[in-house]
Amino acid sequence: MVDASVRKRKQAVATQVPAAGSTKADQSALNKKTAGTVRLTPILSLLLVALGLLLFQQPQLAQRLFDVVTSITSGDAPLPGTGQGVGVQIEADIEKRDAVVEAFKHAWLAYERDAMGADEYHPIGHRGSNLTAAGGIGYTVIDSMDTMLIMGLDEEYQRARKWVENKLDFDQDANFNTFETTIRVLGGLLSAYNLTGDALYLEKAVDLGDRILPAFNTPSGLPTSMINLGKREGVMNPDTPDLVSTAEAATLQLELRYLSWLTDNEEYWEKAEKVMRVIKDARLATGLASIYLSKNDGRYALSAIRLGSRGDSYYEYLLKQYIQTNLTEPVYRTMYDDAMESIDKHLIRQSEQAKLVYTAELIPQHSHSGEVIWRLAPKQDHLVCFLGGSLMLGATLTGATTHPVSIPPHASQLTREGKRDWINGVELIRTCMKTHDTQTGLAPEIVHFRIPTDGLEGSIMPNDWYIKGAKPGAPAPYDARYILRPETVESLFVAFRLTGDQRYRDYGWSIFQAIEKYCKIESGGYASVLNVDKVPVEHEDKMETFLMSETLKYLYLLFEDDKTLPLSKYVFNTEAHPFPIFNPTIRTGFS
Ligand code: DMJ
Repeated sequence: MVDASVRKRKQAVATQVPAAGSTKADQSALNKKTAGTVRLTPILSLLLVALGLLLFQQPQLAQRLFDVVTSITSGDAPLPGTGQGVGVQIEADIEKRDAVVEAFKHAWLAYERDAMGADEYHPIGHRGSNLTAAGGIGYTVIDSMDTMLIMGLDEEYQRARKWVENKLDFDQDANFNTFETTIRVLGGLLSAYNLTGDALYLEKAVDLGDRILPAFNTPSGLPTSMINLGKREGVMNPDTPDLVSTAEAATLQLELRYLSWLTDNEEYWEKAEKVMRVIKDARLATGLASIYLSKNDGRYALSAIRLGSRGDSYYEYLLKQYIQTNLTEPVYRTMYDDAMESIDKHLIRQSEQAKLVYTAELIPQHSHSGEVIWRLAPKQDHLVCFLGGSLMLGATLTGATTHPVSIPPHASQLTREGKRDWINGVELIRTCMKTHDTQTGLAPEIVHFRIPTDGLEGSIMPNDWYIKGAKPGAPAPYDARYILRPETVESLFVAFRLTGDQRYRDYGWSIFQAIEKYCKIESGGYASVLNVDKVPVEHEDKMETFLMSETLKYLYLLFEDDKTLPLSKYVFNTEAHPFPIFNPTIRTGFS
């Protein structure tokens, strides 16, 4: 099992993060308390009685109101979502943690038996497949290795290492997705190197990194969507030959920067940084990011704005780049603060009845006069569920008046923005858990929230949310699937580490049990479920690699003690590969 002081090649920062720049104005605003005597006029009394009745009938609303009011008015009050814990030290829940290890073994051993070395696994057909006809590049093996190391599965790890040593070959004349190859394969190699110090992984990471670099040889410096690893040539997706997905372009930076730091090769750093500079220069008036950029001029293309697919990890990496560089690069904090302010203003909305907080999407449309207008769509991808934990983590780093904040943090330790993000984060996790209120207890790929103009009768759609495309009596829509995604358990892990609130472990355990009950294939492996709202379930014959790299790793860490991979020393890439936080020797060249 990896302990907190895993060996490091270069000494990473392992100390508390320094105080970030909060202002006196932040402090005094935070400490303001409501004062004065309330005079009860008859009208006010009536209002209070009515409010009392409402809260009596809806205790959940009362709790939420209490949480919000106390967190805003009292410097000492607990923040919402912090439960009873004060100064919590997180101990392992050994039984549940070990149950997650058994699940990992059930997945890995089946893959190893049926498909060792193949990029992808199909547990029902007992077979593997590769992403291209040229041959595999270790997608599943490399994505899973650090989870084995963290879980202490030494025998499994040694066999995987042998495969990397003897079989892995990136010299494949075929096109691979630049982003996926970076986050899964380069990310997996780098974290395996960090956890073991084994030079084999750094050598392979350098080989892969060098093959990826030509993707950045575009007029703007934004990377091509694909890369031919054998020819070392960037290739565009023929469906969108001029467009690059924003999340894909802006989710390579942790990996390339860490590789640069390990090798002292500045080229990786510069290519990654150039992308961020281009994106900063392209800023839209709203401060939000459209999901496509032009690879030629680096400007945003007219396209949707969302926290879901093609948008998600752009926002995730703004915060994580600031964390990775030990809070020493203010430009990433500025970009993150700007984005979070904009998300709160333009995208955070509440459902009609239960007031579930969600993130909406902005869809561009042309008016009759040809003008662009933005339609707000109440649609949220499961992918967005990373945001709850991310907002809470960001609140304790960019929205804090003291470092480190306590566990759980107190309202008095957060700025106005910090409290805003904390509350949004807690509420988003609550909403993501609500989307597990299905027949299986699993959440679908995409949900819609009810809005007054949706024209749906309450009797047809009685709940605040529904699966995108679902119609009573009709076949299940495509987005009713659960494909073993990690985002909600990722947020639960972060929220638990920041609060010690048992509710997050309880939520995680219920998700784990649902996966065990409905996704587990008896003969080995786990498969996606086609409709989360129907039992018995039908499976899709695919076990996504992120089950072993992310979902089971975050579940394991949720039940592990807090000495393993502490958030003060590690930052997780978007595929859950932990990298050390370090003090950079290269400074970012733009502000
Ligand atoms: C993972 O590959 C990464 O987390 C990525 O950023 C988006 N989604 C999948 C898992 O859902």
